[in-house]
Amino acid sequence: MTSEAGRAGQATSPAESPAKNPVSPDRGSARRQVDVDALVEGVLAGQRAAVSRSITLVESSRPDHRQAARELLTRLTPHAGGAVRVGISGVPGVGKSTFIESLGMQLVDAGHQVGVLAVDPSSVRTGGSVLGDKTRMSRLSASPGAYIRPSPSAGTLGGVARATTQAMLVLEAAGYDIVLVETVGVGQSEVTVAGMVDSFLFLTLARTGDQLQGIKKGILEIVDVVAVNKADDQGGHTSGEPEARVAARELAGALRLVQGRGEWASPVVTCSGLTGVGVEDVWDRIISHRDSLGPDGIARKRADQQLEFTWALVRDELAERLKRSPGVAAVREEVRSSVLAGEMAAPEAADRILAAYDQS
Ligand SMILES: Nc1nc2c(ncn2[C@@H]2O[C@H](COP(=O)(O)OP(=O)(O)O)[C@@H](O)[C@H]2O)c(=O)[nH]1
Ligand SMILES: [Mg+2]
Repeated sequence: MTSEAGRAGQATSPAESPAKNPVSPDRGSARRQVDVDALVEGVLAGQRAAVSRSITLVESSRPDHRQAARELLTRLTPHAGGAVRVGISGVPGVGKSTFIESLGMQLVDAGHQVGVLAVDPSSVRTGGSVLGDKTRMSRLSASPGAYIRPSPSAGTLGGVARATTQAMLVLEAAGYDIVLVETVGVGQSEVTVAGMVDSFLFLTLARTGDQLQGIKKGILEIVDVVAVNKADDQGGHTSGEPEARVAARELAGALRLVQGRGEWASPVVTCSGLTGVGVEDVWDRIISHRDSLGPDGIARKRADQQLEFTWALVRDELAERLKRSPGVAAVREEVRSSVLAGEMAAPEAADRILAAYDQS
């Protein structure tokens, strides 16, 4: 990467200085080049400000930012990949943020650098649970060994997922050796997060019998570790056994049915994010899952994820181009009224739109 030319052009604070001469495209691109240099240096030095600015950059959808983000990621990628990547899911209120606060502090105390990212499609609409998360993770937020980034508050799930994957690379390049990705159990978000991590933890509450039906079957297929959370809430089962324990056993049975006999039998344990009891055990299970994959298995899993991600990016970009296409814009109204008036069938309408796209 030739960064020297760009660096020579600007002596001070390249990241912040505004364009001196906006009409010159050369100066413009030189400025971006320097910007990326400063970010790369800062991230590799583990500077939080550079990490934050880099993540903001990869979250941006502006075309010039996208270009700079691509360059940034190309240069950070050789330094990335070193983290234990874990997804953590469960319905709102199950205690994910509280759990992450507890687990994160234990890991930081053990000398780890912990990054926390969130994928929350509901925050795309509502501005979301960010506030709640920050207060639930107050100790971790204040810890120098941790970096917490809420979900980007704009965009589609695909866009949020892309930003999160790239934020993960930034964190890894900055030296974070554990990255936790929190996601709510809404729609496709769990599957999306499972596609970017090495191990997937599902938090649930003590449910037994019929209540088990409330857990989506799809989630049981992708979980690597399950924890029945809030086990401090000792609601007694009729048998006298703690409810969480009973629920864990029933869930383990249900899991065996869904998952069959694979290499890894997803364990079901109990814990309390609030008191911290059992949290270390959950982490041990996650590490056991990693060990069962082995270095080669993890490398293969990540390679598969990259390929899947590649196609997701292509689909995203195609959808964007379709939206921006002048040819499509030109026929959109006409096709719309024909379809609404019942004069044109959907397949023909789709052909018209695609033909207009191909020609523009
Ligand atoms: N009793 C108990 N309450 C908990 C536990 N973990 C979280 N909570 C409470 O459950 C609520 C939701 O927690 P939060 O971490 O924000 O859940 P999230 O929406 O899954 O991130 C809060 O009122 C927490 O104090 C736990 O282990 N035990
Ligand atoms: Mg939360």
